[in-house]
Formats: sequence, C-alpha cells, structure tokens
Amino acid sequence: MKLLLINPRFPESFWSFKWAVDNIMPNEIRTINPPLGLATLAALTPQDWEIEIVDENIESIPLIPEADIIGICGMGVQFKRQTELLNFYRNQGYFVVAGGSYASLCPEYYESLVDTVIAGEAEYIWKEFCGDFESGRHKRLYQEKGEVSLEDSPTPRFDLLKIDKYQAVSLQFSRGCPYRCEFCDIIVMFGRKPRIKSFEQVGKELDELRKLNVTNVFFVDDNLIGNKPQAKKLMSYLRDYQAEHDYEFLFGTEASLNLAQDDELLELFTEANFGWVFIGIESPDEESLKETLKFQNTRSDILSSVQHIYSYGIEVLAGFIIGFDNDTLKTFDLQYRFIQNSGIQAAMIGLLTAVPKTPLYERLEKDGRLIKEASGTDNTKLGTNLIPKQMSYDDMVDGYRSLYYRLLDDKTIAERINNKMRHLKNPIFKSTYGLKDQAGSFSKFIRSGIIKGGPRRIYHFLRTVPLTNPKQLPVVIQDWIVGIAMKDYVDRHFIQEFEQNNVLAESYTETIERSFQPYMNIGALEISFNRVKNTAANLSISIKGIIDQDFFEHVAPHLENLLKNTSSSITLNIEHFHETQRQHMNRLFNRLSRYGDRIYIAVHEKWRDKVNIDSSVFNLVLEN
Ligand code: B12
Ligand code: SF4
Repeated sequence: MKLLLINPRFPESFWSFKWAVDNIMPNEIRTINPPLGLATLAALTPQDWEIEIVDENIESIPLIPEADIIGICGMGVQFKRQTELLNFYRNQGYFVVAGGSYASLCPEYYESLVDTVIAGEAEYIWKEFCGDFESGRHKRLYQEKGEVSLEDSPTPRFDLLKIDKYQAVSLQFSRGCPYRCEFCDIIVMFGRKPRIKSFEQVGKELDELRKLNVTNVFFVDDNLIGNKPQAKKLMSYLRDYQAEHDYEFLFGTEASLNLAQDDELLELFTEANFGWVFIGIESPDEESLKETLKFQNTRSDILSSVQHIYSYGIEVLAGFIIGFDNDTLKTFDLQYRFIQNSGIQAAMIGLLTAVPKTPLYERLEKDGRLIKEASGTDNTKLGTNLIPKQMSYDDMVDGYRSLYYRLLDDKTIAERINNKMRHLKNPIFKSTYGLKDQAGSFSKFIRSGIIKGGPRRIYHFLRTVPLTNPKQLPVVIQDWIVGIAMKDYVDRHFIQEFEQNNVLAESYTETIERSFQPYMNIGALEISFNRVKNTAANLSISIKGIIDQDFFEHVAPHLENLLKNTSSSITLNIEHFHETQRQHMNRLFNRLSRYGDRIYIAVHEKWRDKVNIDSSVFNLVLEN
C-alpha cells in the first residue's frame, strides 16, 4: 500500500518569519518547524506500507502521485489550501483522508470533502482505519472519543522529514493543560489532564534526533509544566541525557506563567538547556485575565515574573490578546507599555478570536456577537470573527494595526532589547548553526538587516550592542532579526493605502498592455486588472497562444516593478504551452520567485505535467 501524507502550504503569518528565512538563515532552511503530526502518523502506519511525507512549505506537491491513499493534515489556517488539495486529488480518483488540528475540532466541515475523516488523536483510530482499509471495510469517520495514553504514541518517523530544511525540529512530551482559558481549543481537543510519554520514549526520540545531527528542538507541548512534578523529572532526565551522550541540545517550549514561581523548576530548565519559553500572557489587565478565566496569570506581578525567568538565562516569547469584553481603547496603550517594559521581542499579539467549540464561541453565539462569515482560525490577521464590547470593530482593528507599528519601530525594538538585557545577563540561547553558517548569517544580518535599514537603524542597533557582556550578543542579534522580520510582515500585510497602491498598479498594467499589444491583437495574450475597494489589486495575465522569448524577457522587469512597488498580486493563467517556451518561462519564474506568495499560477490540465511550478514558492491554483 502506498501512502502519501501532505502538509498544505501555510498562509504567511508572523510565525513564518519570512524575512529571516529568505535573508538571514542558511540557504537550505525553508521554514521553521516540520509537521510532527504527519511524522507521528507515519510511525502508526503498518510497517509494510510505503510512506512519503510532502511538506508544501518546503517542497512542491506532486500532481499525479503514485499513491493508494492521500492523507492531508491542517490547522484552521490551512483549511483553504487543505480543501483545495483534497478536492484536487479526490477529483482525480484518489482516496483522500483528512486529519490534524482542524479536522479534530470540526470534523463536520470535512464531510463532503473526503473519503474518510480522522478526528482527534490518531494513535488508536488511524491503526483501526489502516486495518479496515486493507480489508475494504473503512468508515467515513473515525473519531477518538476517549483518551489516548501517550505511552502508546510511537517515535515519530523523523527520517521521513527533510530535516535540513527546518530551523528547529519538534518533539512532544505531553498533551493537555490543566487550566481553562475561555478561548482555548486545546482543552476541547486534548482535555485538562496532562498526559505524558515515558522518559524512555523521550530518550528514543532524542536518539533519533542525534542520529540526524539535530540540536535545535522545540517541545510543542501545550504547557510543558502542566504537571510540574513530571516536568521536573523530565528536566533532570534531559540534563542527564545530554551529559551521558556528551551532546548538547538547545530546547524551547510553551509553558504557563507560573513557571516563574518555581525556582527549582527554573533551575532545572537552565540545567536542561532550555533557551526560551513561549508564554500565553494575553493581557497585563487583571480584569481581562479574570474575564477569560486565566487566573493563573493573576497570582503574581506579570512583569516581575517575566524578569525573574530572564534571570535564569531563559528568553521569553509571548502571546497577547486584545478584544476581551473588559478591553477599551486604553488597552492598546497598556499592552504597549507592558510589552516595552518586559522587553519581549517576539510579542505575538492577536485579536480575540472565537474558535468553534470553545466556551467563548458558545457564549458569544448566545449573545449574538459572532460574525459568522468571518474566519475564526487565525488571530493575527487584521480582523476577527467577533464584535467587541467596549469599542467599535473598526477602532479595534485600527488600534491593533497602530500598536504593531509602534512596537516595530527601530527605536522601540532597541528599547525592548535593552530592557530585556538588564535581566537576561547570562543567556542560554546560542546559535545552533555551524561556524560557517554562523559567519554567513551574521554578515547577511549586518548587510540586509542593519545597513540596509539606514542610519537610524544603525544608530539604534549600536545602542544595543552589549560591549561589556558579549555573551548577550547572540540574543541581541536574534531579537533584531525577530523585530525586523515582524516589521517586514507588518509592512507588507497591514497596509492601509490600498487606493494609492492600486492607482500605481493600474499604471503599470497600462504600460504592460501597451508594450504587449501585438500579442493581445492575435489573441495569444489576455490581460485584465481587477480592482476591489480596500484590497490589493490583481493583475491577471492569460497565455492563450504562442508567445515568444521576447515576451518573457520584456515582461519580467515590468512584473518585478509592479510586485516590488505595490501590494498587488499577479495571476498567471497558462492555457497554452509550447516546449520552446519552457526555458524562458522558467527564467521568468526564477526572477519572480521572491514574490511567490503574491503570484497565483493556474496551469491548464493539459499542460500540468509539462509546466513545473514549485507550489512551495508560488500559489499553484488547483481548482478545476
Ligand atoms: C507546533 C505548533 C505550531 C508551529 C508549527 C506547526 C507545524 N509546522 O506543523 C508554529 C509555531 C509555526 C505554529 C503556528 C501557528 N499555529 Co500552531 N500549533 C503548534 C502546536 C503547539 C503543536 C502541533 C504539533 O506538532 N503537535 C504534535 C502532533 C503529534 O499532534 P497533532 O498535530 O495534533 O497530530 C495528531 C493528530 O491530529 C493526528 N494527525 C495529525 N495530522 C494528521 C493528518 C492526517 C491525514 C491524519 C489522518 C491524522 C493526523 O495524528 C497526530 C497524532 O495523534 C499546536 C498545539 C497542539 N497541541 O496541537 C498548535 C496549533 C496546531 N496551532 C494553532 C494555531 C492557531 C496556530 C497559528 C494560526 C497561530 C497564529 N495565530 O498565528 C499559527 C499559524 C501558522 C502560520 N500561519 O504560519 C492551533 C490550531 C487550531 C485549530 N484547531 O486548527 C493549535 C491547535 C494551538 C491552539 N489552539 O492555539 N503552530
Ligand atoms: S494555559 Fe494555554 S493551553 Fe492551557 S487552557 Fe490556557 S490557553 Fe489553553
């Protein structure tokens, strides 16, 4: 049996750190984390099945794969692409299965899209499905209703991941979280009793990672300290494991803020080489925390807690939320001041979003405050699916946008770094790259990050250079990279001036139309410009007949200018293709690849096996 597992392309978000991946990280790295769910699923599959994992975030999807089953995972943010892939393969006659976070939370959304849905943790039900499929008795829905013992979770098939293409590798020790934050779907999916793997299992997973020379590891637990006594044992185990094998990992994870109240645990985190933790801080306003039932963050002063964690050498990344009922326009300033004072650079601020099945969703649905047509799957976009209580929706979105602009100025980035470094005197974090890659990344950082940013950035960067404590330099550089990458995202995605932008794009389009009129006259080319109020315009080019080398060479700089100077997207419809065009077309694609996220390419069915489009670079449109 041949099984193909696909992780659909993510829409770009803060978490993509696209600027850093494109400009700073070693060339082979294409994204941050691998799909651990698929590697786990592969390990649950019968041994005699042939398995391939394709992650569309690092490589192109195969259009006509050799497979008996195609399994496609996805979080809510991937639902659109997941749906497109499921339809595409199913229409060709493949047997398609959906699983992962969103299918686990909302299996009903998949009913008409797939042959089988695997809803919930797959440790037991995937095995059941495989057996049923082999005997031709498979069902449409397999739903895990009970609790999976993590001792039954196998060592993921890390060997099937193209590990060199990721910045860090994921590992999981526990699932579930004891708290009950109102907006959280984790406890809906995984329950409130943290379940753990044995240390022997963790050891086996680390053995595999050592074989693959992995050093940078992200424990993707929802709350690694959900069961503190076990977390302490894990830390001691990890410390001893590294000493025993004379092998150093750099770990990071997610944990709740009460980590700060346990010095023994903090000491153990340090000994085990945990360089960073992601904490859901959500709000510095105690009333908002109480409203959302996040009582664990109200028990001590949040700022001192963060600084206390720094004092153990551990970096803090954090999530923040705006849009609680208690929040007003003043909240933006409160959040700003807290984030500045705490020095948290990776401050992932989101608008409160009601995820289906959560208590928050149910409450707001009852109150008639849900915007049903809006997506409730990504909280860092300029919009959400609920109506705030004490401010207008538009004011909330505007305030959110301005908050990010304020935080991502060179001066405020530098201030945060200095505020952090006063407490993070002895950081555990250090680069996990080899010396050559470190030198390469450093010089790219100075050139593309600092010098290109102009005199103001150079000045603020120099203010943060830790002359008296060089150990802090890797964190300072890392924080600048994070800050610049987030700023780059905001500059490209939080745009307000669509109208100005679109006028410029229209003038580029007119030039393109004039230059290539002869092709249009003979019906080989069609060009159209689509402008909708308050969104980026789209230039659509359809190739309908024979187009020569001249066209490809001359159109490239026009398209490049349009993409560089406006926020518009381009759709390229390849309805006609001739072998002689291949080389020129590929050259055009190479030239435009850095703007791939704004280029949509649709290839007529007839030419799909002839025209190679890398779907991890461009948006390969698959709708039939
Ligand atoms: C690691 C992680 C990330 C990583 C990378 C993930 C990656 N490359 O896969 C990063 C940091 C990039 C990330 C980002 C985001 N994430 Co995230 N992330 C996680 C986290 C913590 C762990 C995922 C994981 O690896 N789990 C371990 C594996 C073993 O478990 P699993 O994925 O659940 O898989 C099991 C089953 O689902 C099943 N299964 C999995 N895949 C498949 C496929 C098939 C075919 C089948 C049959 C079964 C199956 O088998 C597995 C074994 O039981 C989860 C929380 C969680 N506990 O799941 C959130 C989570 C998945 N993320 C979430 C969100 C919202 C986001 C963001 C949108 C946040 C944001 N607002 O920006 C971004 C989006 C990224 C983007 N646009 O680029 C939500 C998704 C909600 C939902 N229900 O869809 C989760 C659940 C956390 C949460 N509640 O907030 N995330
Ligand atoms: S602490 Fe985090 S994982 Fe736990 S319930 Fe709250 S939001 Fe969910």
